[in-house]
Amino acid sequence: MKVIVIGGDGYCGWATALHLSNQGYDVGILDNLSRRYWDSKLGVDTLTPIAPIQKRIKRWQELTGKTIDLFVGDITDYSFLSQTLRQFEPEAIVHFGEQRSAPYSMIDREHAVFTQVNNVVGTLNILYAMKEDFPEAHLVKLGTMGEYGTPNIDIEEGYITIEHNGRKDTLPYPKQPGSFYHLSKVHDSHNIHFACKIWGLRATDLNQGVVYGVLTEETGMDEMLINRLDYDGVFGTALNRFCIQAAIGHPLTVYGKGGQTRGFLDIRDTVRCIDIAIKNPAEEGKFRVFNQFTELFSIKDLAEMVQKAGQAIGLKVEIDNLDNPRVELDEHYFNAKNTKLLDLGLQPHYLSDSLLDSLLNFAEKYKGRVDKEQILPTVSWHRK
Ligand code: NAD
Ligand code: USQ
Repeated sequence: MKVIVIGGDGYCGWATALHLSNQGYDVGILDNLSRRYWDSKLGVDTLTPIAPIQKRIKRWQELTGKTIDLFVGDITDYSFLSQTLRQFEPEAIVHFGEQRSAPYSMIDREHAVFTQVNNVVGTLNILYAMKEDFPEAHLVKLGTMGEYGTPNIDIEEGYITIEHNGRKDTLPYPKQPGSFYHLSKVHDSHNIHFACKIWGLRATDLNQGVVYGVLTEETGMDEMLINRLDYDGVFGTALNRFCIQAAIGHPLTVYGKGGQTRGFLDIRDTVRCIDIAIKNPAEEGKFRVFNQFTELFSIKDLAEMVQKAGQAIGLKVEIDNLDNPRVELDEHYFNAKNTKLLDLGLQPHYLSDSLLDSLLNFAEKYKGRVDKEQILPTVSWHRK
């Protein structure tokens, strides 16, 4: 089966492309390599030294004999996108190719506009290319748990059944996202839902939680296949950041009280969720939504877990409660469903002492590459 991985040079996309290739899919990567450029413009770098995409793919072929096609270009360029899809002829389109940092989208007007144009136009172009040439293909789109915000009721998987004035309907779950980035995902969801309805396309929106970890079976095979691991205040995410902070002796940066609760998952489960979604495609005309996370944690609890795991290997780990640069509730109810992927066979890797231990050791190995100036958050949500 032919699968194109859009955003296949990124953190989730690279690990997924290799996993799918290893599973026997015929894989192509489409990426405009913009993430490497945004990093260099911000003056930040991944903890890990990632090789150029061409070298990564060549090494994969040397090690496994499997080839991955590469298409370097931008999905907001419709003619490039449609020509690439015609050349590759995908049966499934996995779409990771967006600007995915909430702080990046909140830097200023320019970054907010860029994020929404890049994400919304890119996804809309994919929908049109599918309608024109591949109406039977299955779109597997990365959404985010952050589309829902933190409502004071249980979060369902995409839809909620409501009774109102004696009538009943199943409707899209209300969305209350917390950044212009998270909003771009909501706009995408609406566009995909509409395209499925009017053109009969099939799509799965994977509302993914925060991903942690770095090694998968495939990226761990060779240094040249190493995945990116972001730790800076713009692209770094909570648990990965905390492990790297612990390794370099920086106090863990909990924003506000740390009662913010989010869904989390191991990157080894990200790649398997994508495989599961591809193997069980949505029906024609159906916009399906899965919540893709395996456990819920508060930020405070995560920081304490990293502190404990760090102390166990001799690190002195302090926790700092910084003024929250974001506008969000830092104490709230949060209970989200996540049974659909489990029902399709996902066997989660739960967060364990051994994973924290291996992530801390990994961070220690590359800590010489850390720029301490990049740890503290620099982007504020506030009006000032
Ligand atoms: P990433 O920044 O590491 O990778 C994204 C990739 O997409 C990059 O290689 C980038 O060059 C490419 N890209 C961006 N815009 C593009 C465009 N217009 N044309 C072609 N390529 C483009 O991000 P990631 O962490 O791998 O996230 C991948 C997806 O998963 C995103 O959509 C993100 O919203 C979603 N997600 C990520 C997380 C997480 O914790 N990392 C959690 C939930 C959801
Ligand atoms: N946080 C801290 N300290 C830090 C970093 C983050 O307290 O050093 C807090 C944030 O304030 C927030 C929570 O941790 O409340 C999560 O922040 P994050 O930076 O780990 O994740 P987020 O901005 O939500 O974005 C990440 C990915 C994004 C994805 C999202 C999934 O970058 O692409 O969509 O996780 S979710 O959070 O479920 O929406």
